[in-house]
Amino acid sequence: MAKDEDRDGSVTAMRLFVGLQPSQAVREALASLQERLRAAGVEGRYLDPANLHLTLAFIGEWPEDVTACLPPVGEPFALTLSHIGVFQRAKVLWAGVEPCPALDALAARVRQNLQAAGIPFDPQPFNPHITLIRKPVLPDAALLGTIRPQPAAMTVGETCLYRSERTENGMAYTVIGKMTTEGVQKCGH
Ligand code: 3AM
Repeated sequence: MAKDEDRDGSVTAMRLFVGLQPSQAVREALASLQERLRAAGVEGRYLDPANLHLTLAFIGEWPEDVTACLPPVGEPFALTLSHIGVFQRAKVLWAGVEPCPALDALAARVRQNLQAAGIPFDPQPFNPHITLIRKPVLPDAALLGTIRPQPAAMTVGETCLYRSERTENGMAYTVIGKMTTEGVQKCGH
């Protein structure tokens, strides 16, 4: 497995999570949803559309690329954007998807594989969402019932390992590896 090595050869931890990458159509629907929220007066830290993702399992600090531990998706399945909501405790406004047993099963397989490989992850139950705004301030809570995403859909065919990094422009989430139907695909570190 590839390790993240400093110039002196010592291994440093990466901040990792497993997730799904939105298709271009879904990313555009989410970006336009963000614009509608902005126009409706919702304040907060809007995620750059390039950073939008659906988390399947949060690993945190770990020294190795764990792409090889990820399960392949198997039969590809569709995800469709359906609604928005807020997690009060985590202070995020997110877009949700239509109920999808194949997605729940994939998240469970990811977590089983990580557990079997001895890789720790946040054990909170899977609650599928795509975060759009951190620390949102809504002019009116009723907005949540009136603004909906376009019902854009995407086909899920691969699981992604993301690296999360703090940059001068905020957090950046980069796919460093994918488990595809053909096996592991390395992406730019
Ligand atoms: O999927 P979202 O974007 O809502 O909040 C972080 C983000 O969630 C979450 O992992 C995703 C990618 O960073 N996250 C960050 N630190 C976390 C932690 N210590 C965490 N989730 C659980 N425990």
